[in-house]
Amino acid sequence: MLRFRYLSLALLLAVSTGALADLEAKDARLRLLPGNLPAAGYFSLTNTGSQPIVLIGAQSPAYAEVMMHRSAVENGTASMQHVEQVEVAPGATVNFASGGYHLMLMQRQQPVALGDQVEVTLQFADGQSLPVTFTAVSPTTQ
Ligand SMILES: [Cu+2]
Repeated sequence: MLRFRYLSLALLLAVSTGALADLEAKDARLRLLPGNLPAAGYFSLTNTGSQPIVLIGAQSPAYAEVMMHRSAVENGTASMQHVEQVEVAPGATVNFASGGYHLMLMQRQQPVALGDQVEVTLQFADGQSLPVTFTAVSPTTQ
């Protein structure tokens, strides 16, 4: 019984510090658009562990809503679809980038200028979350 409680405590600590041993987010950038248009969040997510990880969403204090989208071109028409989850296989990297998966950050809650650092927390199906610092970049940046 005692051992079980220690294990729970260790898990709690791991979650609160955001240290996820099996995950690596890189090149996180937020492509700003003028006015109140949504910003696009791009990054790469690598699963260095041995189990699949499933990204189910994201949150940011700077935006009221963050959605996961996937851009696609069908019959010559570009569109975006809402994505419920993105699975990253063990050893794989999924790129969130122009023309594919991206975060769509809507309803800005505070001013965001080029070069600003914006905190976005990625949320996973197993209950873990990973805080990632995005750098605000211009709309012409890919
Ligand atoms: Cu979108």
